[in-house]
Amino acid sequence: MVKDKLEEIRQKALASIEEAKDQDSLNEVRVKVFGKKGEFTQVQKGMKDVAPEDRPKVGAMINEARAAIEEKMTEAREKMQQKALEERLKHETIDVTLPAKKNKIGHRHPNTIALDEVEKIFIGMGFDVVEGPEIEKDYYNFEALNIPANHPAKDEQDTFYINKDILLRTQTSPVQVRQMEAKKPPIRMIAPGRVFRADEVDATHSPSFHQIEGMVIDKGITFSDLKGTLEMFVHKLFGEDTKVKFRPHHFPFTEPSAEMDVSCFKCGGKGCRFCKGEGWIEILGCGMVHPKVLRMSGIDPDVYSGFAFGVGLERIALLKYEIDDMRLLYENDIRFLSQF
Ligand code: 2U9
Repeated sequence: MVKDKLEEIRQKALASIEEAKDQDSLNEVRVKVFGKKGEFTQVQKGMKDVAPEDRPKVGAMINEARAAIEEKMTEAREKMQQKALEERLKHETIDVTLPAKKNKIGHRHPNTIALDEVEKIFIGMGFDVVEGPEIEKDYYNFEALNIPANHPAKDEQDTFYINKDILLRTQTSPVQVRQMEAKKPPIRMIAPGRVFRADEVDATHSPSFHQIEGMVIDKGITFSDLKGTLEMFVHKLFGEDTKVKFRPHHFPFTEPSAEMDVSCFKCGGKGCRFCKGEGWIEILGCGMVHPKVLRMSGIDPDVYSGFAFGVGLERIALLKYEIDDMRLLYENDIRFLSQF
């Protein structure tokens, strides 16, 4: 009796599974057969009325029928899933010829590009690149550079004081002083880095900007070495046709001192809007290191001599990339920065 009932349930269930069109109908079959009030469940419940000696046999029959139905159901579900996937893939074709989405990658700042270029030129001439602290002792920033207390140059280079002896450096010259103290000549170095001054922000000033200073100290260094080195530098930076011109100047740390102009690389020196009709562009300050400066740092000026120079990094970047306002360099606007 149970056997017939089971066979009937099995046949009906298998037929319904066969007919099921989707996973919902398959679920309906499951509920109808194995649910709380399902046909199969009813038979299982009837086990209690089966004579104890027949229970193992009937139990085995029930298990066998359940396994057969479940296997068919799993098979049907897998087939449906496979079909659904194939259907989806048919519509979800990928066009491999479409252009890829561009990843925006970072960009070197114009200051960094200009600094890399300047460093490369000086490294090529045998210079070391040396860095030092941005927070300095008054001694290294002023005193050791022949700018004693109450010197007017201290007013021009007003800065931010942490206390009366410690300040934010106004120039990278302290790096060279420290190098002179630490090392015997020959010294051939550039000192790039951030410097600070109590300046108002405008198109050409900022309370924080960058300098590249350089220094050569050895026996027999003359103004000719200074001229040759700086001429070579601007030839590499602005082009081989660039001419240089030195105008006398004054710095407390160099004697004699000069400012160097380069012929306008836009008009070749004829005069244009870029050089304000001058034909020349002021580019850097320089001079022979003052004997007092050498002596203070333990170098005998009767044995050694040297030259030094200083240039604003922003000034080079503004000139090279024809930017007319320094503030653009600090705004970090990616639309501006990505042009260089
Ligand atoms: C030592 C001795 C001498 C560094 C020098 C200049 C001339 C100079 C300015 C350029 C533009 C500063 O950024 S700026 O405003 N610098 O004109 N700097 S000679 O001379 C030194 C440095 C260190 C021990």
